[in-house]
Amino acid sequence: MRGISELALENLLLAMDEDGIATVTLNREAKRNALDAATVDELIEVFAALPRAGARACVLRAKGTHFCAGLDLVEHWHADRSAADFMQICLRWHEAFNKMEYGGVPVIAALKGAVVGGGLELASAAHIRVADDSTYFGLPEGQRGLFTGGGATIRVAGLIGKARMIDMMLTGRLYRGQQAVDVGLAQYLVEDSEARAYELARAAAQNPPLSNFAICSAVSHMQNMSALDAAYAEAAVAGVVNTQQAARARLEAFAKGTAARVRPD
Ligand code: 1HE
Repeated sequence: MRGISELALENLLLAMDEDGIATVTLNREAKRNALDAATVDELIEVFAALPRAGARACVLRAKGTHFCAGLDLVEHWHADRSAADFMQICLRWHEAFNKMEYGGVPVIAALKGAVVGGGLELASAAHIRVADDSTYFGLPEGQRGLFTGGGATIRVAGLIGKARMIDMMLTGRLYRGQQAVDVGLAQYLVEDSEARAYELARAAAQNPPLSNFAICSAVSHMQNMSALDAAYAEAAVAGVVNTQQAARARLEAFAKGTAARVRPD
Protein backbone atom coordinates (compact mmCIF):
# COMPACT_ATOMS: atom_id res chain seq x y z
CA MET A 1 0.00 0.00 0.00
CA ARG A 2 1.24 3.49 -0.87
CA GLY A 3 1.99 6.09 1.80
CA ILE A 4 0.07 9.34 1.70
CA SER A 5 2.89 11.28 0.05
CA GLU A 6 2.95 8.77 -2.82
CA LEU A 7 -0.74 8.95 -3.65
CA ALA A 8 -1.46 10.41 -7.08
CA LEU A 9 -4.65 12.36 -6.50
CA GLU A 10 -6.59 14.44 -9.00
CA ASN A 11 -10.02 14.87 -7.50
CA LEU A 12 -9.05 15.05 -3.85
CA LEU A 13 -6.50 17.11 -1.97
CA LEU A 14 -4.77 15.55 1.01
CA ALA A 15 -2.69 17.22 3.69
CA MET A 16 -1.58 16.32 7.19
CA ASP A 17 -0.22 18.76 9.77
CA GLU A 18 2.40 18.14 12.44
CA ASP A 19 -0.30 17.13 14.96
CA GLY A 20 -1.57 14.37 12.69
CA ILE A 21 -4.72 16.26 11.69
CA ALA A 22 -5.42 15.22 8.11
CA THR A 23 -7.47 17.28 5.70
CA VAL A 24 -9.22 15.57 2.81
CA THR A 25 -10.72 18.06 0.36
CA LEU A 26 -13.21 17.20 -2.36
CA ASN A 27 -11.70 19.04 -5.30
CA ARG A 28 -14.20 18.98 -8.17
CA GLU A 29 -15.77 22.33 -7.48
CA ALA A 30 -16.72 22.85 -11.15
CA LYS A 31 -18.87 19.71 -10.89
CA ARG A 32 -20.12 20.55 -7.42
CA ASN A 33 -17.91 17.74 -6.10
CA ALA A 34 -20.06 15.07 -7.74
CA LEU A 35 -18.62 11.62 -7.16
CA ASP A 36 -17.36 10.03 -10.36
CA ALA A 37 -15.72 6.61 -10.36
CA ALA A 38 -12.21 8.10 -10.20
CA THR A 39 -13.04 10.16 -7.10
CA VAL A 40 -14.42 7.12 -5.32
CA ASP A 41 -11.22 5.21 -6.14
CA GLU A 42 -9.22 8.07 -4.64
CA LEU A 43 -11.38 8.02 -1.50
CA ILE A 44 -10.57 4.32 -1.09
CA GLU A 45 -6.84 4.99 -1.41
CA VAL A 46 -6.87 7.95 0.96
CA PHE A 47 -8.93 6.36 3.70
CA ALA A 48 -6.91 3.14 3.47
CA ALA A 49 -3.68 5.12 3.87
CA LEU A 50 -4.65 7.53 6.68
CA PRO A 51 -4.63 5.06 9.62
CA ARG A 52 -1.21 3.72 8.61
CA ALA A 53 0.13 7.24 8.16
CA GLY A 54 -0.59 7.93 11.81
CA ALA A 55 -3.47 10.36 11.29
CA ARG A 56 -5.00 11.30 14.65
CA ALA A 57 -8.16 12.77 13.13
CA CYS A 58 -9.41 13.87 9.72
CA VAL A 59 -11.46 16.80 8.50
CA LEU A 60 -13.40 16.06 5.32
CA ARG A 61 -14.21 19.30 3.52
CA ALA A 62 -14.99 20.50 0.03
CA LYS A 63 -13.91 23.21 -2.38
CA GLY A 64 -16.62 25.61 -3.46
CA THR A 65 -20.03 26.34 -2.03
CA HIS A 66 -21.45 22.80 -2.13
CA PHE A 67 -20.15 19.82 -0.16
CA CYS A 68 -21.16 17.15 -2.67
CA ALA A 69 -23.83 16.80 -5.38
CA GLY A 70 -23.84 12.98 -5.16
CA LEU A 71 -23.36 10.49 -7.96
CA ASP A 72 -21.83 11.98 -11.11
CA LEU A 73 -25.01 11.84 -13.15
CA VAL A 74 -23.32 12.94 -16.36
CA GLU A 75 -20.70 10.18 -16.17
CA HIS A 76 -23.45 7.71 -15.33
CA TRP A 77 -25.52 8.84 -18.30
CA HIS A 78 -22.58 8.69 -20.74
CA ALA A 79 -21.42 5.30 -19.45
CA ASP A 80 -24.90 3.79 -19.92
CA ARG A 81 -23.87 1.06 -17.48
CA SER A 82 -25.22 -2.45 -17.17
CA ALA A 83 -26.75 -3.57 -13.88
CA ALA A 84 -23.64 -5.65 -13.19
CA ASP A 85 -21.36 -2.68 -13.89
CA PHE A 86 -23.27 -0.38 -11.58
CA MET A 87 -23.29 -3.01 -8.87
CA GLN A 88 -19.49 -3.01 -9.07
CA ILE A 89 -19.51 0.79 -8.84
CA CYS A 90 -21.63 0.56 -5.67
CA LEU A 91 -19.22 -1.95 -4.16
CA ARG A 92 -16.42 0.60 -4.65
CA TRP A 93 -18.53 3.27 -2.92
CA HIS A 94 -19.09 0.85 -0.04
CA GLU A 95 -15.38 0.11 0.17
CA ALA A 96 -14.56 3.81 0.39
CA PHE A 97 -17.22 4.61 2.98
CA ASN A 98 -16.47 1.50 5.04
CA LYS A 99 -12.82 2.52 5.19
CA MET A 100 -13.96 5.86 6.58
CA GLU A 101 -16.42 4.51 9.10
CA TYR A 102 -14.43 1.48 10.28
CA GLY A 103 -10.88 2.77 9.82
CA GLY A 104 -10.44 3.89 13.42
CA VAL A 105 -9.51 7.50 12.60
CA PRO A 106 -12.12 10.09 13.63
CA VAL A 107 -13.56 11.71 10.49
CA ILE A 108 -15.32 15.03 10.90
CA ALA A 109 -17.27 16.32 7.91
CA ALA A 110 -17.42 20.09 7.42
CA LEU A 111 -20.64 20.57 5.45
CA LYS A 112 -22.00 23.42 3.34
CA GLY A 113 -24.49 23.83 0.55
CA ALA A 114 -25.76 20.65 -1.06
CA VAL A 115 -25.22 17.39 0.81
CA VAL A 116 -27.42 15.35 -1.48
CA GLY A 117 -27.80 11.80 -2.74
CA GLY A 118 -24.40 10.16 -2.71
CA GLY A 119 -23.08 13.30 -1.01
CA LEU A 120 -25.26 12.49 1.98
CA GLU A 121 -24.07 8.89 1.80
CA LEU A 122 -20.49 10.16 1.98
CA ALA A 123 -21.26 12.53 4.85
CA SER A 124 -23.08 9.84 6.78
CA ALA A 125 -19.94 7.68 6.81
CA ALA A 126 -18.17 10.40 8.83
CA HIS A 127 -18.25 10.15 12.61
CA ILE A 128 -19.28 13.76 13.17
CA ARG A 129 -21.20 16.04 10.80
CA VAL A 130 -20.98 19.80 11.21
CA ALA A 131 -23.44 21.94 9.25
CA ASP A 132 -23.66 25.68 8.64
CA ASP A 133 -26.57 27.88 7.60
CA SER A 134 -26.05 27.08 3.91
CA THR A 135 -26.11 23.31 4.39
CA TYR A 136 -29.06 21.29 3.15
CA PHE A 137 -29.61 17.55 3.01
CA GLY A 138 -31.56 15.68 0.36
CA LEU A 139 -32.05 12.33 -1.30
CA PRO A 140 -33.23 13.23 -4.83
CA GLU A 141 -32.83 9.67 -6.08
CA GLY A 142 -36.55 9.22 -6.70
CA GLN A 143 -36.76 12.35 -8.84
CA ARG A 144 -33.78 11.19 -10.89
CA GLY A 145 -35.22 7.73 -11.43
CA LEU A 146 -32.50 6.22 -9.26
CA PHE A 147 -32.02 4.50 -5.92
CA THR A 148 -29.39 4.97 -3.27
CA GLY A 149 -26.33 2.77 -3.83
CA GLY A 150 -23.69 4.08 -1.45
CA GLY A 151 -25.00 2.78 1.84
CA ALA A 152 -27.81 5.24 2.59
CA THR A 153 -30.25 2.46 3.36
CA ILE A 154 -27.98 1.57 6.26
CA ARG A 155 -26.33 4.82 7.34
CA VAL A 156 -28.96 7.46 6.59
CA ALA A 157 -31.75 5.22 7.85
CA GLY A 158 -29.61 4.66 10.94
CA LEU A 159 -29.27 8.40 11.51
CA ILE A 160 -32.85 9.52 10.90
CA GLY A 161 -34.97 6.35 10.78
CA LYS A 162 -36.50 4.66 7.75
CA ALA A 163 -39.74 6.69 7.67
CA ARG A 164 -37.91 10.02 7.28
CA MET A 165 -35.52 8.53 4.75
CA ILE A 166 -38.34 7.13 2.62
CA ASP A 167 -40.12 10.50 2.77
CA MET A 168 -36.95 12.26 1.56
CA MET A 169 -36.56 9.80 -1.31
CA LEU A 170 -40.19 9.80 -2.38
CA THR A 171 -40.92 13.52 -2.15
CA GLY A 172 -37.55 15.23 -2.46
CA ARG A 173 -37.97 16.76 0.98
CA LEU A 174 -34.90 18.72 2.08
CA TYR A 175 -33.72 19.25 5.64
CA ARG A 176 -31.66 22.19 6.80
CA GLY A 177 -30.86 24.27 9.88
CA GLN A 178 -31.96 23.22 13.33
CA GLN A 179 -34.44 20.74 11.89
CA ALA A 180 -31.55 18.84 10.27
CA VAL A 181 -29.85 18.64 13.65
CA ASP A 182 -33.08 17.66 15.40
CA VAL A 183 -33.66 14.69 13.06
CA GLY A 184 -30.04 13.53 13.37
CA LEU A 185 -28.48 14.50 10.03
CA ALA A 186 -25.88 16.72 11.70
CA GLN A 187 -24.62 16.98 15.27
CA TYR A 188 -23.59 20.66 15.06
CA LEU A 189 -25.08 23.74 13.39
CA VAL A 190 -22.61 26.62 13.45
CA GLU A 191 -21.64 29.73 11.52
CA ASP A 192 -18.37 28.26 10.24
CA SER A 193 -18.55 24.50 9.80
CA GLU A 194 -14.92 24.18 8.80
CA ALA A 195 -13.54 26.05 11.80
CA ARG A 196 -15.68 23.96 14.16
CA ALA A 197 -14.70 20.73 12.38
CA TYR A 198 -11.02 21.51 13.05
CA GLU A 199 -11.79 22.31 16.70
CA LEU A 200 -13.54 18.98 17.06
CA ALA A 201 -10.74 17.13 15.26
CA ARG A 202 -8.16 18.69 17.59
CA ALA A 203 -10.22 17.77 20.63
CA ALA A 204 -10.60 14.16 19.46
CA ALA A 205 -6.88 13.97 18.67
CA GLN A 206 -6.11 14.53 22.34
CA ASN A 207 -7.47 11.05 23.13
CA PRO A 208 -5.12 8.07 22.95
CA PRO A 209 -5.19 6.64 19.40
CA LEU A 210 -6.28 3.22 20.66
CA SER A 211 -9.32 4.76 22.35
CA ASN A 212 -10.22 6.59 19.15
CA PHE A 213 -9.64 3.43 17.13
CA ALA A 214 -12.20 1.62 19.30
CA ILE A 215 -14.67 4.52 19.24
CA CYS A 216 -14.39 4.89 15.47
CA SER A 217 -14.66 1.23 14.56
CA ALA A 218 -16.05 -0.85 17.41
CA VAL A 219 -19.27 1.13 17.89
CA SER A 220 -20.11 0.68 14.20
CA HIS A 221 -19.18 -3.01 14.18
CA MET A 222 -21.31 -3.62 17.25
CA GLN A 223 -24.36 -2.13 15.53
CA ASN A 224 -24.05 -5.02 13.07
CA MET A 225 -24.14 -7.71 15.77
CA SER A 226 -26.78 -9.26 17.95
CA ALA A 227 -27.01 -7.59 21.38
CA LEU A 228 -25.47 -10.66 22.97
CA ASP A 229 -22.49 -10.70 20.61
CA ALA A 230 -22.10 -6.92 20.80
CA ALA A 231 -21.87 -7.06 24.58
CA TYR A 232 -19.25 -9.77 24.33
CA ALA A 233 -17.27 -7.81 21.72
CA GLU A 234 -17.58 -4.69 23.88
CA ALA A 235 -16.03 -6.51 26.81
CA ALA A 236 -13.19 -7.76 24.62
CA VAL A 237 -12.49 -4.29 23.20
CA ALA A 238 -12.69 -2.70 26.65
CA GLY A 239 -10.31 -5.36 27.95
CA VAL A 240 -7.69 -4.17 25.49
CA VAL A 241 -8.40 -0.42 25.50
CA ASN A 242 -9.03 0.07 29.21
CA THR A 243 -5.76 -1.59 30.20
CA GLN A 244 -3.56 0.32 27.70
CA GLN A 245 -0.39 1.93 29.01
CA ALA A 246 -1.44 5.21 27.42
CA ALA A 247 -4.27 5.45 29.96
CA ARG A 248 -2.10 4.94 33.06
CA ALA A 249 -0.97 8.56 33.46
CA ARG A 250 -4.52 9.83 32.93
CA LEU A 251 -5.86 7.43 35.56
CA GLU A 252 -3.08 8.40 37.95
CA ALA A 253 -3.85 12.09 37.50
CA PHE A 254 -7.48 11.44 38.34
CA ALA A 255 -6.59 9.31 41.34
CA LYS A 256 -4.30 12.09 42.63
CA GLY A 257 -6.92 14.77 42.07
CA THR A 258 -5.06 16.68 39.34
CA ALA A 259 -7.13 15.65 36.31
CA ALA A 260 -9.87 17.86 34.90
CA ARG A 261 -13.33 17.04 36.21
CA VAL A 262 -16.27 16.35 33.94
CA ARG A 263 -18.50 19.35 34.54
CA PRO A 264 -20.46 21.72 32.29
CA ASP A 265 -18.95 25.19 31.89
C1 1HE B 1 -22.98 17.58 -11.80
C2 1HE B 1 -23.71 17.12 -10.69
C3 1HE B 1 -23.87 15.73 -10.56
C4 1HE B 1 -23.68 19.26 -10.63
N1 1HE B 1 -23.31 14.94 -11.50
N2 1HE B 1 -22.44 16.76 -12.70
N3 1HE B 1 -27.47 14.37 -7.41
C5 1HE B 1 -28.34 15.34 -7.76
O1 1HE B 1 -29.42 15.09 -8.24
C6 1HE B 1 -27.87 16.78 -7.57
C7 1HE B 1 -27.57 17.38 -8.92
N4 1HE B 1 -26.99 18.71 -8.82
C8 1HE B 1 -27.76 19.81 -8.53
O2 1HE B 1 -28.92 19.75 -8.22
C9 1HE B 1 -27.07 21.13 -8.60
O3 1HE B 1 -25.92 21.02 -9.45
C10 1HE B 1 -26.63 21.73 -7.25
C11 1HE B 1 -27.85 22.20 -6.47
C12 1HE B 1 -25.84 20.73 -6.43
C13 1HE B 1 -25.70 22.95 -7.52
O4 1HE B 1 -26.39 23.88 -8.34
P1 1HE B 1 -25.54 24.99 -9.11
O5 1HE B 1 -26.55 25.92 -9.79
O6 1HE B 1 -24.55 25.61 -8.19
O7 1HE B 1 -24.66 24.23 -10.22
P2 1HE B 1 -25.14 23.59 -11.63
O8 1HE B 1 -25.18 24.69 -12.68
O9 1HE B 1 -26.35 22.79 -11.51
O10 1HE B 1 -23.93 22.60 -11.95
C14 1HE B 1 -22.62 23.10 -12.18
C15 1HE B 1 -21.86 22.02 -12.92
O11 1HE B 1 -21.75 20.90 -12.07
C16 1HE B 1 -22.59 21.55 -14.16
O12 1HE B 1 -21.61 21.12 -15.07
P3 1HE B 1 -21.22 22.00 -16.39
O13 1HE B 1 -20.19 21.18 -17.09
O14 1HE B 1 -22.51 22.16 -17.14
O15 1HE B 1 -20.72 23.31 -15.84
C17 1HE B 1 -23.35 20.34 -13.68
O16 1HE B 1 -23.66 19.42 -14.67
C18 1HE B 1 -22.34 19.76 -12.71
N5 1HE B 1 -22.98 18.91 -11.72
N6 1HE B 1 -24.14 18.18 -9.98
C19 1HE B 1 -22.61 15.46 -12.52
N7 1HE B 1 -24.52 15.17 -9.54
C20 1HE B 1 -24.56 5.56 -5.52
S1 1HE B 1 -26.05 6.09 -6.02
C21 1HE B 1 -26.21 7.72 -5.56
C22 1HE B 1 -27.35 8.37 -6.30
C23 1HE B 1 -27.31 9.84 -6.21
O17 1HE B 1 -26.38 10.45 -5.71
S2 1HE B 1 -28.67 10.63 -6.83
C24 1HE B 1 -28.40 12.33 -6.53
C25 1HE B 1 -27.65 12.98 -7.66
